[in-house]
Amino acid sequence: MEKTLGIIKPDAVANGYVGKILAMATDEGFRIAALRMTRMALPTAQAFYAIHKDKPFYGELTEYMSEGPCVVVALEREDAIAHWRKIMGATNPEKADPGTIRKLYAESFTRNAVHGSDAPETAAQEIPFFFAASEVY
Ligand code: 3AN
Repeated sequence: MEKTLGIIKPDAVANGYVGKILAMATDEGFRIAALRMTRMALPTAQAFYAIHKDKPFYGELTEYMSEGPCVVVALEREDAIAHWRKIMGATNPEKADPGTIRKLYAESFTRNAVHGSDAPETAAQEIPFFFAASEVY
């Protein structure tokens, strides 16, 4: 079993897609191991996306991620990291496969509805970024 960190981003929360996205996760066999709604302050979003700090989209990305509440989840399943990224779809929703979360619910390349850890080392940093060990069930 593997865990990944998922985020339902501010656009998807504001557009009312929390329930639909969580249902897609559980229908795909994910167990919700931790869950919280939180609005990141700008410095928190900047810290979460520190790996992108030299990219041209960093300012836009961190302002967007702090504009309203997100729903953060730790999702558990066999092959959770790769499978969650598969059902998220490509980063650019225009290139995302039909039926993926981003194809269905993303607004744009930056405002792309969901996040998922991209590797085991990333998940191991991202889950504790949001959840104390005692909050992961
Ligand atoms: P993913 O979320 O698919 O793992 P990353 O980690 O490369 O993609 O990028 C993190 C976030 O930064 C994306 N989810 C998206 O919101 C934003 N982003 C990435 N690349 C671009 C880009 N070229 N233009 C605008 N926003 C971008």
